[in-house]
Amino acid sequence: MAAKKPGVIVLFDVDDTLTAPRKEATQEMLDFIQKLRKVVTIGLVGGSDLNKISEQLGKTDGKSIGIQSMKLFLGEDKLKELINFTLHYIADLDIPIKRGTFIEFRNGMINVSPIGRNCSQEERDEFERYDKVHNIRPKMVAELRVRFAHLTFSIGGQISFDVFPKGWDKTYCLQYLEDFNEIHFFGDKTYEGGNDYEIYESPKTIGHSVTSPEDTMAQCKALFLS
Ligand code: M1P
Repeated sequence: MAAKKPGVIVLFDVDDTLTAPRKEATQEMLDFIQKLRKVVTIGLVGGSDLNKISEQLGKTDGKSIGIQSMKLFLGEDKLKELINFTLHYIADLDIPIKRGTFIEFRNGMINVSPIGRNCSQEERDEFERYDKVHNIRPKMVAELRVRFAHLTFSIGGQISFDVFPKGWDKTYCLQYLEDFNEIHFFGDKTYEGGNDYEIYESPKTIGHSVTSPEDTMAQCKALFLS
């Protein structure tokens, strides 16, 4: 086993990079992460909250970086304008099924789901397929971007998109990583509009685009473990 490389950190997106969307990591992935962290420092840059990430990957033993709330950033009036517009849009949307929780408040972001977050796994998979054909989320996000130009709208997972102030994308964490002189980032949504795009393109990182957790392991093995 190679000695630990000082100054190198490897950051990972979670869904579709380390795990299947919203699923727990496989034992193979957990073993792989343990091996990798003997060689480099590891960080997770997830779009969802720490509780959900812990369910998928087990308890992390590092530092967690949170950011201020959207309510403080926008103020009640602008927040209400965003919520009203979003709920009207969803109400007028003709999609096969709708469930509950169309808007979820998180630390530093709002998550919007046209089908509703409490759909079942099967309904979630079906919505993702439907969205790929009918572009429900891209069309909605395009309209929201025009109306709320001060916000970023980012499609990261299967059924929803995240909304946050400009600059609060995944590059936000880089300001805390000044001790590292080589920062790698692995993610699957690295195309423009995906929630890995900004950090993948950042001049401060070496970006790696992956297609699945298996691809992540293969690329990392070649880079850091061979
Ligand atoms: O990590 C990617 C995304 O994962 C979830 O998306 P969805 O529920 O649509 O599959 C959400 O937690 C989302 O915030 C996050 O960006």
